[in-house]
Amino acid sequence: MVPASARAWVEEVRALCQPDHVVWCDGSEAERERLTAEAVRDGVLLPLDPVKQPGSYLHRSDPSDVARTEHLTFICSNTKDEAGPNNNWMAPADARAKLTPLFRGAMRGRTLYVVPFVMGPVGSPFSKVGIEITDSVYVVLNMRIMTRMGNAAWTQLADGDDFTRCLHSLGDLSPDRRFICHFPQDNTIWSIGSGYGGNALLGKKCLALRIASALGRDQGWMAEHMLILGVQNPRGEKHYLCGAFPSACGKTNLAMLVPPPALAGRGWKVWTVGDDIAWLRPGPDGRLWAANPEAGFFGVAPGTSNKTNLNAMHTLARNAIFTNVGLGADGTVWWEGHHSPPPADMVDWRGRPWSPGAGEKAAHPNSRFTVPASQCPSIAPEWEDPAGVPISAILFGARRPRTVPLVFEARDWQHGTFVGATLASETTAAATGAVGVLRRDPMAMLPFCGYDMADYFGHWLRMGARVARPPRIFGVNWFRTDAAGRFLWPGYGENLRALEWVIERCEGRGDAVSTPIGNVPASLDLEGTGLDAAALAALTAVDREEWAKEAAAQADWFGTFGDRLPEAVWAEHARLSAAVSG
Ligand code: GTP
Ligand code: SPV
Ligand code: MN
Repeated sequence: MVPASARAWVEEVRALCQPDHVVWCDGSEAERERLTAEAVRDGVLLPLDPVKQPGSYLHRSDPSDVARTEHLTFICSNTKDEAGPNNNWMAPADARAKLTPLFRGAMRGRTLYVVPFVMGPVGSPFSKVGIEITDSVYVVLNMRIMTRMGNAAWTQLADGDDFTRCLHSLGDLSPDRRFICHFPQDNTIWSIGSGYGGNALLGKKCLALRIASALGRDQGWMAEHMLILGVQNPRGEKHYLCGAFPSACGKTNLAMLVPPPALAGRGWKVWTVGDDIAWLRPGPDGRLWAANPEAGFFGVAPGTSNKTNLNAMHTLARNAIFTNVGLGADGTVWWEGHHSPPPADMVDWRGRPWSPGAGEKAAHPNSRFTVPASQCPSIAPEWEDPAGVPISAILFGARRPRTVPLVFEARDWQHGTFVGATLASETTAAATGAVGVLRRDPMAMLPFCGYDMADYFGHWLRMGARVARPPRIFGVNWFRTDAAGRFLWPGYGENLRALEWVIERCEGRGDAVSTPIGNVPASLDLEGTGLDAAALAALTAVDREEWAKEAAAQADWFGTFGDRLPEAVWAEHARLSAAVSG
């Protein structure tokens, strides 16, 4: 069953890393039980209360290892030009020379786990095989939730060698010896020194975005940092939407949206297909089709509550792995924004005694839950359809306290590509570094695009030209604030009101007002929100002066790409600049 190519690679890594044991994982339930028991014995997982949180565990990562580390993440393409100004680059030979000594003997006294996995629905033309070698049992148990792990991979691989070689070791967890290196030419990832999510679960950001984006460029498809959801209108018709929002900017929440009573009463329903990554391919019908390569959710815990995201709360009620949240003496977990009183006698994410007035956070701001997607009450019955789902609209959204309206519509695919290329957001705790600083994050892919982003914009433009009926493109912003810094928009379930307009526009209906940046809604259904027309005007206002500054900032940033930036992007920029000046 295991092809010679995989055996040979595992043997090569075994010789380098010198583990005490080698375990070939099959993804079975018996294996999960055995590895979980070992993880509990070794203190890697703490069991939660078996009645209140059945099948669930808490993991505490090293306090220096709680988020993606973008400055330690490298694209090792043959030339620096291919990686572009958006990536850190190391020459492949230099990266191998630097990391090989770190991997040498790194697994002594440890077990080497071989984790075969499929990204994408089994039997789908979208799907890709990866094999992760890791010495972290936490990684194995998370990969089991996040991917189709086990025999499905060997079946798809047959006797071929078309798989991503994903090598991971915790190393000594020192940030000084932490590297996440991608070798797109060799379909290979080497990660050492971190046990945290996106740095260590190599099927996710490393394979399904950085490696896959480069594959998609060469093969005519797209790998995007996008949620996928289905919105069912009162006539029972489903429209599928993708949304690219930067890390911790609301993808999981939008994907699991619970319609507010006024809209639910009229028959609106929302279905979840994916919450973080979408692979998109042109379909035979001239539309773009999307599949979720993942099998689980690795979601942000803080802010998740029965009020904000009831579907997520039901999903994580059992069989969940929590990372870096607070723990009560009763064996239940808690985080900021949980909307229930904290359990008694709590310890914080580092295991230190914690009480509500302590002034420190109980949960790390980037604490997470890992859960199977199949447990989500709103999961779309077709979420694993090998064909994917046809996409009506793409949303670009981010945290913008000013300037960007609640929702606006791009004129066409080229303009929409420009809207995506100019996406910017206040930074969050999902990556190490300052929080709340505005940075450009085109298509929410700045940390995840495996090649020069100017070429990536070119790929977007070419893909739009290849499909006869490309999705319509919209900008959204749930995070606009008033002068006192309060959100103008209630967000969460109420975001469906903006989606209602998006869908009307896709159906050729819905009243719009033209502005220099695109169409904004002439009106929105606000029944039950307590918001009036004046509030909507504030939410959808397009201020020329602010946009003139925005256009200037965009030009500065585009300048970093030199003459690789597609002419069409500059043309859209010129059009915006002219529209907002004078
Ligand atoms: P990654 O998993 O990092 O890619 O993040 P994500 O885009 O899936 O973000 P997620 O949905 O987990 O949201 C991150 C944070 O934003 C959480 O604390 C949410 O509670 C909060 N959030 C999500 N949607 C909204 C919204 O509509 N309004 C407001 N104010 N906050 C929101
Ligand atoms: C993100 O940071 O966008 C995430 C979490 O979805 S991680 O898997 O760590 O990248
Ligand atoms: Mn993400």
